[in-house]
Amino acid sequence: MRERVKQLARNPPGPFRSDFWRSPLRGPWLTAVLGLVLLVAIPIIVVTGFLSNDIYYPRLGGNSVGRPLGPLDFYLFSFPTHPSWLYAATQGLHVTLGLAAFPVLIAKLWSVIPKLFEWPAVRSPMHAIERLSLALLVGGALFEFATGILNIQYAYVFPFFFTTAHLYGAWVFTGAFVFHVLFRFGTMRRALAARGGLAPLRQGVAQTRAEPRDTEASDLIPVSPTAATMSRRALLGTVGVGSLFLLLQGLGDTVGGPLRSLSLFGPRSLRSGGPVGFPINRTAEVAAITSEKVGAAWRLRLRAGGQTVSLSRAQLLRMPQHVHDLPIACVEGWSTTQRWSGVRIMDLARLVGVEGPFQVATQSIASNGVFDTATLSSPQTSDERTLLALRVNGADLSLDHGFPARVIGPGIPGVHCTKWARTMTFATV
Ligand SMILES: Nc1nc2c(c(=O)[nH]1)N[C@H]1C(S)=C(S)[C@@H](COP(=O)(O)O)O[C@H]1N2
Ligand SMILES: [Mo]
Repeated sequence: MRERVKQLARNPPGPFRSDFWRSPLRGPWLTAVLGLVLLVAIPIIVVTGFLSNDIYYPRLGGNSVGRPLGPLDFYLFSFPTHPSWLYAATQGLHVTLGLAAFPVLIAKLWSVIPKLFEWPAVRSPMHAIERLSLALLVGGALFEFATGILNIQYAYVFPFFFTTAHLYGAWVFTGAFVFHVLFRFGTMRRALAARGGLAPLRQGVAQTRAEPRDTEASDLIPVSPTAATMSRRALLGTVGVGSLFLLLQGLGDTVGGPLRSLSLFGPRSLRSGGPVGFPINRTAEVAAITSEKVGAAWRLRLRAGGQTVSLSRAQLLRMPQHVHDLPIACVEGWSTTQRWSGVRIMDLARLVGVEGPFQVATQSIASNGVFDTATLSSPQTSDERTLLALRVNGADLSLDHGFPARVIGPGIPGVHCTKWARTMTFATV
């Protein structure tokens, strides 16, 4: 038995053998180039991701839809409502750049795969710490990318609440990422310098050889390389084309308009645009909104303290109407700017005696979804452009877009723009 263990230690199985990985492309230079690209992209994805949590105001009212709030569910500051497209831009950047970085991440993992099979698995306490941090880094990255991509495809195959899991995963990943950059930045810089920066890009497949084992991190270089079947520039070019494609199709979803047709991976209903020509998230049919629920008997109920006021749609239409071009910006990265008209939410607050800063929770007629209630913060409600919209682009709201009335406002996440409003509960702050 002991003999067998000793033999295994000397001669480990398959991928754990140092001569198992043979691509001559692998080496510190390739890993450093891919690392440099990620070093630019990932901080942007991380910062815009944490901003997304900030603007969501998870601690307000029912915004966290019953999920347990932890100390990491912070918000640091009130997200500005100027410019109105700020959230559309930060969230579009988060999702689009995240998607575009995915091929680079896969290529980087490919380039370091022999390290995942290091033998012996743990050599010293320091080595154990390094390997644990790499496990958190790789595991965290794969978890964040996987949950993010599944979320924008509405594929809720995981048994946990997306925003909680994605936020907590982000903390783990970010910690491991910072550690990794501090640990490896010098190695990356020297690996690039040792080969003259981007000079290896000039080599065709015939000149492509394994890197000489004269640098640190030479454990990435195969000990018995095969002949190259593609050049490093072909490999990086392929990854780059994949990333560029994802970047363009994501831009289509964020910028919208004629660019929307680029959005090849967006969920179908978003691409076709629906009856009034702009994306619909959850349709009236899915939300079980029937025409009798929104017919002549519909009333908007306003509540504050002990006071309640009921208004018909005709009464709402007789109040001063205001028109603003405002985006719906979904957490999934798509957005669309339309011309909304309706009554100011602050005017509604006055009707129930609310003066000064206030929050408002809007409850929809539908009650079968987690997005049927949302609370707006006082910076959001004190912006004059925050409306209870009755019309869009000069026509009555369509049933799918929230008829008889819906919330819309500048820099407010789409998920808080409650459609099919029924009750608005005001609270001064
Ligand atoms: N009542 C209700 N309001 C809702 C939703 C919902 O499911 N139910 N979806 C929200 C989400 S996630 C978004 S992005 C926007 C989309 O608005 P639209 O369908 O008019 O484009 O509506 C929001 N308002
Ligand atoms: Mo959304």
